[in-house]
Amino acid sequence: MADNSIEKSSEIYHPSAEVVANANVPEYEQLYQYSCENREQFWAEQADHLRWYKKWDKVLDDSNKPFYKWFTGANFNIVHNAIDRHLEDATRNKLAIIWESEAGAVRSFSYHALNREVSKFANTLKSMGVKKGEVVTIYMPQVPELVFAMLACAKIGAVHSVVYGGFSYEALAARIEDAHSRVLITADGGFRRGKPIDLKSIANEAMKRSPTIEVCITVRNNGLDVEMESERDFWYHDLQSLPVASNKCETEVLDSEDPLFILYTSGTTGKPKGMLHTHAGYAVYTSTTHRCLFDVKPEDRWWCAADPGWITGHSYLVYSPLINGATIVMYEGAPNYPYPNRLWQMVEKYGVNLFYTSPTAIRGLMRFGERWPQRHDLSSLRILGSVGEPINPEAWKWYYEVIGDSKCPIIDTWWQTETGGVMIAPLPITPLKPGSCTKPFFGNEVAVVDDEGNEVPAGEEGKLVIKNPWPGMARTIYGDDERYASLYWGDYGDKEYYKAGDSAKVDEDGYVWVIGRMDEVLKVSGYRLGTAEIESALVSHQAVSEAAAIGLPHEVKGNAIHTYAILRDGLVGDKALEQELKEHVAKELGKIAQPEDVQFVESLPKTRSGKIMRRVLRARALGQDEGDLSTLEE
Ligand code: 6R9
Repeated sequence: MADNSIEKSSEIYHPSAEVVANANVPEYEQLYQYSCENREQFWAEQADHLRWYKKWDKVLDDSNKPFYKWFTGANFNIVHNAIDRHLEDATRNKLAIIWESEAGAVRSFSYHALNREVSKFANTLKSMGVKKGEVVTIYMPQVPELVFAMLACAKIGAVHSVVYGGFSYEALAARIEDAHSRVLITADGGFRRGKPIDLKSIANEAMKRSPTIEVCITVRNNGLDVEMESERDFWYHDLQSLPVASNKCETEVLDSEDPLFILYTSGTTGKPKGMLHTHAGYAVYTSTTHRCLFDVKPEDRWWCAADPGWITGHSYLVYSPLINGATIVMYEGAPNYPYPNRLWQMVEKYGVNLFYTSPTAIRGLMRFGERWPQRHDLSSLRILGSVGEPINPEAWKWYYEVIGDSKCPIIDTWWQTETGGVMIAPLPITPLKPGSCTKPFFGNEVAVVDDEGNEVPAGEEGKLVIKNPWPGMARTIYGDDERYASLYWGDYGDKEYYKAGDSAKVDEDGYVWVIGRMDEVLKVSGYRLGTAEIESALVSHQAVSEAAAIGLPHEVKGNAIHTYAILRDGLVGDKALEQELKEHVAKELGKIAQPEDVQFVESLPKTRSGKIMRRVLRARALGQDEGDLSTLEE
């Protein structure tokens, strides 16, 4: 949100000679210009890094704007690139995944083993009647089987919809309903801070509300006793031992534009949007950005410490590193468990070279001081990445100096669920300004505009837009083309700009400074939540008649949720009710959406058309000027 303090820093950090010598892309300006002037040619060249069953007729089909298509006429499957082609060379015996549980258990899988696991899972899904194009919902902790399940869906042309394991049954049920899923894949549960987390009972609650579900496959992970319903529920390990789950499964030859996944994200209304991504363009875009921005080399160990349930996990934990044949490090657990050195201990233990996390995680660990990372040899690190929200210069510098020993570039990547992959970020060779995500990635022309779509002068705040299509872009909102077109496109007449929903500035050097969301979307600990979802959760409690949610700056979380509630007639708010409401929201939406507080109020500031003016609530809470109140009711 707009209150995030990004002070313009005059400091510039230049890459070392070693970083420059190692760079996968040695030069930016010329290639950038070339990529924008010859966009289709540029993307065709990048697409040549991948394996196609049949090449495209057309790189970009823009005949039905804003429903752009990429690499039309081609046959492709992302799994053919993420696994199959690696089986033909030495990558076959290289580790694809090293997974560590919170308790310290380690499981690792070579590309050969990954292929076996994914093939078995794919055959299991087939035996359950899963068909090409069908949406399979996945609700799991961060275990290797989650990755297998995603890849298994993709392998047979089914569409996965991963619902973050921290979401509640209501949120899960709403997503199952929107996707009309027939099959749900879940696990008995996971672990967090040494305590088992029960997922299956949440899945059971969700399934009570989800008449479309016919089959639920449960992976055994934490050993909790769970309730299984006969004819509907199957243990994965039982199915896996059946002859149908053979370890040979042909990868389905798909069309480039066949759907790969839906990922639900928060927007301005209470109904989450299922952003739809497709096989080929997404594969080309994510693998190109991953290779260029992080200087990934075949021998590298890559750790994206995000949950696969979010877009960062989809694009940079699962798909792009596998396409690029890297070794992925995965961790299921809290970053400071049992001690705040957990991540750094793992960096040392596995010799991680490239590390990608969020500002909120950095700020959270920074609180514990330098002595925790300093206990470890972090010299394997070459590049550090940041994603999810603006990184404040203080956290940037700590990350740079303490974790990266002042030698690793910080790749601050701006992007969204909708964009599929990173849109604005430095290359390792780019001079850095702490707090700026620097320059657009190849092929992207970004601008900061006013309400008419005219570019604002350097240094002034405006709306961030992208002026061109790119291969990784979402194709639509699942089942709602109209909403997609009106929400993201078509505000500026002839100018076909993609509206990001963020406000930003561009400085005199062309560096982009993202300020935050302009709409009613909050980034809380890097998680994207809608104020409308939080409000409707509050209102679903019988005591509440109206509610408002706002974000206020928080030292670690970036933003924290604060709420206001008007109670039903005759009710009086007290501490106990406040606690009950906070827990109610957590139950409805998930722990991450639990508000810091609930203030009981008599009225809420509204426009004459009845919209809650959250801007006014925010200004009051911060003791700031309330700004233009001309549209305020009464
Ligand atoms: C990848 C992801 C998207 C929103 C986006 C913006 C914020 C993400 C950022 C950033 C400043 C960065 N955001 N990265 N803001 N600097 N490097 O986070 O996707 O969950 O869809 O959120 O996150 O506000 O609009 P998603």
